[in-house]
Amino acid sequence: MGKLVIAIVVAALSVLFGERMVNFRKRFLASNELVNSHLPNCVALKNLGEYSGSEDITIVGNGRAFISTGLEYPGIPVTDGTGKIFSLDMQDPRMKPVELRMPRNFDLESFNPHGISVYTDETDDTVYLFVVNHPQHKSQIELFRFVEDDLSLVHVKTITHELLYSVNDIVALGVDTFYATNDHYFTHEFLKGFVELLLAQPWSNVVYYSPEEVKVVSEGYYIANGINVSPDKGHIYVADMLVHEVHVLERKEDNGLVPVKAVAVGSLCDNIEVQPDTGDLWLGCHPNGLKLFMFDPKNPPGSEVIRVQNIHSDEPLVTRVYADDGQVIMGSSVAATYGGKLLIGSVFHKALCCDLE
Ligand SMILES: [Ca+2]
Ligand SMILES: [Ca+2]
Repeated sequence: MGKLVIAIVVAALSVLFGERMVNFRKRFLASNELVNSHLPNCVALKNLGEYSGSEDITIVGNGRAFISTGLEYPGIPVTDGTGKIFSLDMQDPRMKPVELRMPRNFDLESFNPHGISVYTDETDDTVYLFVVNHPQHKSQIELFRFVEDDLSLVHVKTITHELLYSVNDIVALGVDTFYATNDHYFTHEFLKGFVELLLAQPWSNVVYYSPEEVKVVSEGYYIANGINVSPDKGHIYVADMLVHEVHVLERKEDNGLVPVKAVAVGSLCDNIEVQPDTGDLWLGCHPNGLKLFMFDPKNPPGSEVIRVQNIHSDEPLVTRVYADDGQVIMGSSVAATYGGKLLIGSVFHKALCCDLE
């Protein structure tokens, strides 16, 4: 049965069972009221546009942050300009991101960067940047090598596969191995951006990729979004936006994933960053998904940063570190910390740098 037929059948059933609409509302609203809770000394990152977006940010060990900007995603307000990758040296007090020079042989016109992940090859300290790219709204992974001397990227290869059809985020585990989330089941823009949201079915999954083997390793998510790995590489974390949970999965020798538990985080969490020294999870979240997908500048979507400590213990500590009603920053999608500072990125708005204390 084709995907379209399945959609029509389920849509018809949904009409018959109206409570689905109630569930739908519940899922898209984490809380009815958002109380602002700001951090000290927040400033917008320089050089990024007011509306360029900074959907994903990751920071490597020496304090170098990578930022993906310019995402165009169905159903979300469009960002300014084309896709770019910025880098920010968090040890430099000027806190000024620099646009990375892109290789000449790379198609910049259609570059539409989404989730990112960095892998450092310890044998020679080469830094690889993995970028989810959606040229013409398709999904593929671009593998770049980062050249620190002249702040440029060298394009190593493009990875495509039929199982990588609606990729949101990735976590790299080797020079060409990674786990990736597919946030939707459909690839057609209308079905993905409208019908599927309305149906809210657990059709989203996690895929393992290596040149030798590609397989679905975990499924049953409503919208699998951010993905990351524990510092000891033993566990994978996946944010399921629509059920306001972060899933903990154990990695097996064959790279399969076994569910351990799901932790309630009280918001529609997007990307996940893991603090290397503590193992804490930092989540950029959407307190109100409806406001995000039905954008109204007079009633903008807010932002929330949530931290999860001791996630493997019996009592993980979930804390809301930052909250804003959208007057300062709309649609936060990622939060990453280094040296007492917190970077907050957003789907289509600015990026902030705040002091944690
Ligand atoms: Ca990421
Ligand atoms: Ca994401």
